[in-house]
Amino acid sequence: MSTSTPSVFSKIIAREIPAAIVAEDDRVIAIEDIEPKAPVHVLVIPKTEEYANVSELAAGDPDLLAHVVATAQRIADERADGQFRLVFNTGEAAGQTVFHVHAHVLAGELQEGTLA
Ligand code: DGP
Repeated sequence: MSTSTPSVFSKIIAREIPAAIVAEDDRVIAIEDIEPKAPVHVLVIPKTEEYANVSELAAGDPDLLAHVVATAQRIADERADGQFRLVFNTGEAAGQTVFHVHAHVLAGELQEGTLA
């Protein structure tokens, strides 16, 4: 479960703080990462903040996880010939800083020493 409510991503979804929106539907929003680590670095974020990480999402709503992946593929189709890395940092020690599940869609050369 999410620990901080609302998360920074919920504030973006609610238009309380600005973001560069790449795609949106009733279940997800995709935005440009504020600290891009690659030429394409988009976050695909479920609108619900019920799930803190991808393991919780997979267990709780696998259809929504599949929709996150399909959205990532569509963005990569538009921007990177359909080829991309998909990263879900899971846990503080793994680099997760926002505990509202989100996928990093990365394409092109990554900044040295980073995964996302
Ligand atoms: P993670 O470390 O996996 O929890 O990734 C969180 C990402 O979210 C990180 O790459 C930076 C990004 N981020 C944090 N705050 C904001 C924000 O206010 N706007 C945008 N566009 N991205 C943000």
